[in-house]
Amino acid sequence: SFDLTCVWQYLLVELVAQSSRYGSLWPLPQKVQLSDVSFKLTTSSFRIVDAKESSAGPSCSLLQNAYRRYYDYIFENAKKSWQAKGKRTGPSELGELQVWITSADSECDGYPSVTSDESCLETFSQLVYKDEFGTKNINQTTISDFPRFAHRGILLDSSRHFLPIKVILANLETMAMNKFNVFHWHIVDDQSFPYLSRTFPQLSQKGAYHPYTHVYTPADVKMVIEFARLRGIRVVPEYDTPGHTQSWGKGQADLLTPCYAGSKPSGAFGPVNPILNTTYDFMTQFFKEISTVFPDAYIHLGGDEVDFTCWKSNPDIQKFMEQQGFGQDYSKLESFYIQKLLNIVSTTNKGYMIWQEVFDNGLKPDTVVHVWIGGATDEEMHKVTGAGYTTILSAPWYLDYISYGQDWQKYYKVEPLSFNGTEEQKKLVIGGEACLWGEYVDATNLTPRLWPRASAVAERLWSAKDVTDISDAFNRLSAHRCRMVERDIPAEPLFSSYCPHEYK
Ligand code: CP6
Repeated sequence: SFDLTCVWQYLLVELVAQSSRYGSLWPLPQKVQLSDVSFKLTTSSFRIVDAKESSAGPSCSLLQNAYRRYYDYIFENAKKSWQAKGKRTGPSELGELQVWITSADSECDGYPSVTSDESCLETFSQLVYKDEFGTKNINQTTISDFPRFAHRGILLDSSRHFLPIKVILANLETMAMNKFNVFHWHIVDDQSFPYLSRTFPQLSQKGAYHPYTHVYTPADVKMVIEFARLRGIRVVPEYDTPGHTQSWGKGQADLLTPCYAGSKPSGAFGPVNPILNTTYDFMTQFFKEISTVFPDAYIHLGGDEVDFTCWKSNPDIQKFMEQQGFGQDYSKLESFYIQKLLNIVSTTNKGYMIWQEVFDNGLKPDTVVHVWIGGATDEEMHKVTGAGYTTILSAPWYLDYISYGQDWQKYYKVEPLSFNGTEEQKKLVIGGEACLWGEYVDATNLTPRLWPRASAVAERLWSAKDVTDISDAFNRLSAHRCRMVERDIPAEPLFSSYCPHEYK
């Protein structure tokens, strides 16, 4: 594992009237001890370096990259080289931040996984503040930190609207500021198929909003994965079937079920056709490609909201139901399809996540279940973990819903383990995801709609269970939001306020 221990010689926290005693730290670390002893940081002396004892060396480009990024954040992109050295540090000046990697096998060239440890550079940068002369300072501080939940995700939907790469990368950058570590990429859906498949290029040729401008090429996908990797973020793609697949049908003949009006095909199509061998041949080839394009150990296979109307209308499907002894229970047909799909994906050595309906209809024991339906969420969490499944929670965190007022507080007050269950069951909840479905979201409004509302979810998933003080959270989150703005992220305000650096 990637065990990053920073040797913080001297750190600080801003103590301003009416602000949190924890300054602008977000999400709040597990343990923070503050002091009044402050040190200056100057562009010409301060540097971030590998500790002598560190098992990572200068060849670790992931770390070198992060040092540069955080140097620039700390000094607001001052036109100084982040590698500038030499100038001796004066009294009460902090010369360097030493980063000490303690694990023997560093993950510099590898991909993050669900067991990866987290970086502390973001926290260090959050402790730096400007004094009245504009000089950067940091107070001596002792922090020990780790996340409460291992899986802390954001779902973006690039099917309802195409999301330019630039927007996706800005979101990944902001995720890192908030210590999110999973980008759940709901990449295709009914409305469009922007993923350019090498094996089946006609899928995006016919299924994207535009075959050249509104597609993610292999190079685009690589860029997203590498940008995320450098920030400790996993990319979990979702290819949702058998429902939500209208766009797949445009470029792949016979994949979808023909719907009938009486005795004749109506010309409309329904979910993936589960009774044809060609369907499974296609899925085998398709997921073989996906498993090599995306390095993460997991693929999200969807399985939500399957409408049985079309299946019911089709005489060939009716006959198949009879042969299989499924009676009129079309959820059995859905399970039949999903079981075959899971077997196919298993052969690629990937794990899989699915939406909760698939659990409700029965599935393989090594599946991660994603709970999204509101209303009886605690009951569902109780059932899913009771059956022994690893679980991810999204039901309380549908950020595509908007309303007047400070809805971040509603997201903040969620306790993911509030359901009835044993210790064993609660351990199965590995985290959660904030979802931003794309029906009403594109490049013009994605960032301010998501941030800082998603930051509330970030703290719930990272910080200790008893970090629940709403007014302290308001103060820290307001400052954190201003920091995002200062870092060029157009995060929306929580309430009437102003920032030291306004967005330009
Ligand atoms: N798209 C897909 C969606 C939703 C889901 N899957 C969705 C359903 C209900 C609400 C919000 C989003 N738009 N593919 C459900 C997981 Cl309220």
